[in-house]
Amino acid sequence: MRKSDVELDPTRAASASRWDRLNRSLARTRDRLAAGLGDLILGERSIDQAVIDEVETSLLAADVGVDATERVVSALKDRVSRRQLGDAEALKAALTTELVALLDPLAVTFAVGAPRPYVVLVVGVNGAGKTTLIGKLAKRLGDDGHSVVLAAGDTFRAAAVEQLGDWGRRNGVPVIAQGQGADSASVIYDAIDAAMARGTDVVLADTAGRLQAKVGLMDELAKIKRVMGRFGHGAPHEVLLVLDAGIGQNALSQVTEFDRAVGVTALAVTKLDGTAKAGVVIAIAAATGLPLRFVGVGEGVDDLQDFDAASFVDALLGDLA
Ligand SMILES: Nc1nc2c(ncn2[C@@H]2O[C@H](COP(=O)(O)OP(=O)(O)O)[C@@H](O)[C@H]2O)c(=O)[nH]1
Ligand SMILES: [Mg+2]
Repeated sequence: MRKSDVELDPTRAASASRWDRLNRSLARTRDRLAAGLGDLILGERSIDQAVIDEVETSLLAADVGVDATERVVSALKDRVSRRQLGDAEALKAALTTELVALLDPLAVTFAVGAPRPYVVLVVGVNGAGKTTLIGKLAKRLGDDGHSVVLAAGDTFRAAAVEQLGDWGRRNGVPVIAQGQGADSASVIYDAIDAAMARGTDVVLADTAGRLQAKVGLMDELAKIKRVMGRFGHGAPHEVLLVLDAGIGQNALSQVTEFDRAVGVTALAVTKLDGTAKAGVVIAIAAATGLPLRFVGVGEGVDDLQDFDAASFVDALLGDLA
């Protein structure tokens, strides 16, 4: 796009910069994929079983996981046997098609539903990016004209409460908090209560995230969910599990654990920018039917994106596709 176009059309400029960020974020994963497919790009080879084996190895190296890789590879093999993959160009196109088909069902955008306040319970292990996501989402919802209250439900560390407070202050969003060590369920209860009294649209509830293997955390989350239920308006309306892309295949076991404890309704995958394992998004797609509401591509307030399958695959395959 020419610079003058960008200046004339802020919407196009915003979407170009969103694409740039996604594209830059996926550079490390893309490099890892490309490393295995290097001579394919150079390209005069005919597409045979050996080439498909290389595709398989590359997908596994980028943390796409065994199940998803198998699905994609068997579809490619089908095409080879039907002689549909004459050259590298056709293979790239087929790979793109298969990956987009796998990922597209996940692209269901977050929307504030009818019940008010609409309550989003944000869960995930320590460091996954929950508090940061809440901060970014609060800003976005505010920009869209929604009133928001944040609940500082991670009462485990004083720093966690402060961190949420900072995001709130920066974006002019009220934060309901009690001291460190307070009962998390009661903090979140107070926040929903306050939101009801004020007619607030959305409550974003932060939680602690000690290791998911600890039974204590899962019990606490289940209690939070039960306590929310007392308002009788269907809360939580969304249980959003935040996953750090850098943990690779461990993300799948976290989905299972958290789902068992609190019934996960949607996912966010953060830190696509810091990892060569962003292929895990594809593994997640093959393993769960959950919507992927957001991807995190950096620490800044604008680095939270809706997930779009075609853009993701384009950025992932880069010159390959
Ligand atoms: N590079 C990058 N860093 C992120 C992203 N999301 C969160 N972080 C950083 O990861 C760290 C942990 O995030 P935090 O929100 O505190 O995690 P929490 O423990 O789940 O609440 C912080 O330093 C964040 O700035 C992301 O999408 N990209
Ligand atoms: Mg936190």
